[in-house]
Amino acid sequence: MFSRSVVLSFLAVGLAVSSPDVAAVTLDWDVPTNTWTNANNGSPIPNSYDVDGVAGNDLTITISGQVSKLRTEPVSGTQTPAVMSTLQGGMGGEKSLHIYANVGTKSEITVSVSFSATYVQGVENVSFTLFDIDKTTDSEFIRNIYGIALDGTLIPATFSNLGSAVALTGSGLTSLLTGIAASPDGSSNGNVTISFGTNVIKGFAFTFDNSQGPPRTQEFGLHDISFTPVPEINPALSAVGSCLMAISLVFHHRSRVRSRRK
Ligand SMILES: [Ca+2]
Ligand SMILES: [Ca+2]
Ligand SMILES: [Ca+2]
Repeated sequence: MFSRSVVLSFLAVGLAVSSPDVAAVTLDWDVPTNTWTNANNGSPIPNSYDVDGVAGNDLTITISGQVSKLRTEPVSGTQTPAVMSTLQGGMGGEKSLHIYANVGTKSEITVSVSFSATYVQGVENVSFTLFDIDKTTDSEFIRNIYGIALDGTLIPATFSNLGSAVALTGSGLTSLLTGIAASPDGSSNGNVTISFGTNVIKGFAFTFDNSQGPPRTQEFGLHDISFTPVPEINPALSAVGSCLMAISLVFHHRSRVRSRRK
C-alpha cells in the first residue's frame, strides 16, 4: 500500500528530476562565431549570441550613448566596437570586445547586456572582466554599474581582481571604478572583475566615460561573460508528480476505510 514515505519518495524523485543542475555558460570571444557587427555607417547595432548549446540566442549586447565618439583602433586598424586581442588583460592572447573612443568630459558610452526571455527564471552567477581601465592624461571611469532583477529592481555589483591601475570608490549602485595609472595593452593592471553572484538577473549595464578634460582617445575591453541559467520546474514532470500523489492519496484513503471496517 502507498504509505506516506512512498508519497514523499515520489515527490523527492519528481523534484530531483525536474530541477537538474544547469551548467555555467560562457560567451567566449575566442570562439570564431562570436564576432561583432556594426551598421554599414560604422555605428554599433545590437549583437546577439547563441552560446548555451540550445538553438536560439541567449544574450544581446547593446552599445549606446555617444557612439559617434567610437573610433578605429590603431593597432588593428579596425572600427570599434570589435572583437580583438590588442588588450589581453594579462591572459596572453585572450580576445575581448574592444571599445576605442575619442571621449571628452561627460562623454558616456553605455554597454547593456540582456539575457534571453527564454530564461524565464533569469540567470545567476553573472561575471565578466574589463581590461585596461587606466589613466593616460585623463582617467577612465566605469560607473552606473547594475544588474536588473526579474522585477526590474537594480542590483549592485561586487568587484574583485582589481589591478593596480584601478581604484574602487563608493559602494552599491554608486560604485565607481577609476583608472589611476597607465596599464600596458597586454597587462592585467587595468583589470577588474564585475560579478552579481547569486543574484538572479535578466541583464546588466555599465557606463564608460572620461574625466574632465579635452577629448582623448581611450579604450577598454569587455572580456568573456559567464552566467548560469536558473532552471525552470518542468511542468510535465510536475504534472506526473501531482498524479502520483493523487493516486497514492486515494490508495491511502481506501486502506484507512478498509482498516476501519475490520
Ligand atoms: Ca576567451
Ligand atoms: Ca541558445
Ligand atoms: Ca584604457
